[in-house]
Formats: sequence, C-alpha cells, structure tokens
Amino acid sequence: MERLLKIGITCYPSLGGSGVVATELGKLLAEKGHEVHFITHSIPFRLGTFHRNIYYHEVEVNDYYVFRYPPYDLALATRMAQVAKMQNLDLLHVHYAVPHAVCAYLAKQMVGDRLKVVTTLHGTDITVLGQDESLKDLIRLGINESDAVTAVSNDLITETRRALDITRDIDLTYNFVDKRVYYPRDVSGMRGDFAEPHEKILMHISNFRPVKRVGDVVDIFARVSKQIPSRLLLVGEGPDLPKIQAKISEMGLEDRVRFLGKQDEIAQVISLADLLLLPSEKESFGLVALEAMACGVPTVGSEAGGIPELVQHGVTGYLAPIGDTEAMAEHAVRLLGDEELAARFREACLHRACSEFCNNRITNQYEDIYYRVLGQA
Ligand code: GMT
Repeated sequence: MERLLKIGITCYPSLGGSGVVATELGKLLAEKGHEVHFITHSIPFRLGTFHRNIYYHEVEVNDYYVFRYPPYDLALATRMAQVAKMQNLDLLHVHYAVPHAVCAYLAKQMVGDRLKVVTTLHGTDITVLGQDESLKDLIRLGINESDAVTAVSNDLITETRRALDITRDIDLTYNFVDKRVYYPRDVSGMRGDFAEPHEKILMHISNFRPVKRVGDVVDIFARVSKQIPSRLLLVGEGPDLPKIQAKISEMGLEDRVRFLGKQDEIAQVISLADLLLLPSEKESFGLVALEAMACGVPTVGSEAGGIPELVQHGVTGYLAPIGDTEAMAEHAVRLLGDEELAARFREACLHRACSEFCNNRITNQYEDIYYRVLGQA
C-alpha cells in the first residue's frame, strides 16, 4: 500500500467551482486517510463541520504602516512555508496559477526542494488573466515551476499552451461530483412552490458574471415559454444581476421567473429542474452542468471551452454556438416537449456522471499525480 500523504491545499475559499473542487477533493483525500491542511484566508465555504484528518490554517495579512497595500501574496507564501515545515507537508496542491502557484513557488524556495507543488488550472487565470500582457510572465513562472500541472479540460490545456506558450506536460483532471451527494433528490413536495404540475422548470445557476451570458438565458427562456408552459429559476448572485432583473421586467416575464439567490444545497435545488441552461462565453469545464447531470438534469448551452467535453450533444444535452439563443431555444423545446426523449437523456446523464466524472476516479488520478511528483509512482 502507498504511504499516506500530508497535503497542503490552497484555493479561493469563497469562489465558485474551483473552491468547490478543491474543498471536495480535500475532504475525499482526508476520508482516504491522507492528512489535509487548508491554507486559505477564510474557511472554504463547502468545508462544513469538523472532519477527521482536515486542518485549517488561516492566512493573516499584516497591515504594517510601511506597506501601502497589505501584501496578501507574501503572507500566503510565508504561511505556506510555515505550515509545510511545521506539519512536514509532502506537497502543496494549489488551485489557480495566480497568485497561488507563484506563492507556492516562493514557499518551496523557503522550505527546500523536498516540498512538491501541484497546480490545478481552472480557467480564469488563463482565459482572463492570461490575456493581460503584464501578468503573462508571472503566470508562466507559476506554471513552469510547478512539479505537476493539471487542467480541468482538454480545451483548457490547449488554451494554456496557445495563450502562454507553455510546452510542459499538463495532466487532464476533469471536475468531479461526489455521487453520495449528487443524485436525483425527491423534491416532489417542493416543486409545487415553483411551478404548476403541467409546467416545466428551466434553471440557470452561476455567479452572474458577464462571461455567463445570463441575458442569453432570459432570451432562450422567452422563446421557450411561448411554446411550452414553463418557469425559469435563477440561482446565484453577481454583477449582472440588476441588468438581468431589468431585462426580465422589460420583457414582461416577471411572473414566470424566480430569483432564488445563493443556495448551498445545490443537489436539492437542481433536482427541481427539467433543464439547465448554460450559454457561457467562456467555461473551462462547467461544474454546474456536471452537478445537474448527476441529478439527471440535461443541459442546453453553448459550445464554449470545455463544455462539449462534458455535455454530449444529442445525448446528455444540446449545444449551439455562443450567442445562438434561437438554436438553444429550439433544442430546449424539442427536449421539454418529448417525454420519451427527456427520459432517455436523463438516463444518459446519470450514467455518464457516474462513469466518467465520479469522485473515486478523479481522486485516484490526483493521488497518482502526487505519488509521481514524490517519486513514489
Ligand atoms: O465559473 C466561474 O466564474 C467560477 C470559476 C472558478 O474559479 O471557480 O469556475 C472555473 O472553474 C470551475 C472548476 O474547475 C469550472 O468548472 C468553470 O468552468 C470555470 N469557469 C470558467 O472557466 C469561466
């Protein structure tokens, strides 16, 4: 049996998919007996209650008067090095190249080469920050100095190579769902709160950033609701929310659309839906579509980024070019209007989520990478 490891994990503790993946991975590794140390500025939002083998080390930023701006990145690097020495960590697994991989690189300089660094790319540091010339060299440094780099889709690997001229190996590690949490929940008692029995429920879940194209969600729904009695549930909050509220009023859709705000029990919420809409401009993977898939809910969305690696067009959902809301609406109408087709998609979703993206499979892939960088493969 391979030896149990001591792993430091750093992520954005309050940020969407990457924070969820990092936290869930930490919990699964701890369940397998590894010792997991979260090194973050606040407790990761999905961590929940006390877990065996999980520790949390807070990064505190000193606000000395000589600093014009409190240096969070230096505080993080210092904390990483302290924890690595104190707890005798084998490796740091950081999510996002900037600043986390760069901080881990600094920590490694302080601790010594025995401390290995694994970096997972989630998208935004490549597709957004990677476009900024002033940051490119820094992101490249973080990536090239890591002992292993993983990315959450083939598309992101290609994009990383193209945007940053990276030639090193990058492992593919898709996002995953814990099948003990994500399965079709019985929400029949709650469905009536949101829709009449003959109505379908369309859902969108995001952080309402411009890349999510939530305006397209409303356009798709407006077309669909002309042909199929339906409701739209919007879950999450973010910068585009006021614009979307205004658009819904202008289009006279207020009585058919509900805003649910931020929700924690995503498996329950998604189980209310007949269809998820994800028309993003950029999406390195689309964790929410996987969460929906695992609950038996197909996705209609765009062909952006890694979405086609997850959602199989015509099998577990339908995809169309970014911005083609007409085609997306046609796909949605087809699926929602045909019970037999919908049942087939639902089965395909459940099967695919379990076979390709289950927690055990992806956790094993990460473990293999850890043992490889530690020379124990
Ligand atoms: O989608 C977001 O805006 C949040 C972002 C994040 O950093 O959490 O999500 C990114 O990472 C997720 C986990 O790997 C992926 O599933 C999302 O597709 C990716 N978002 C984008 O690429 C826009």
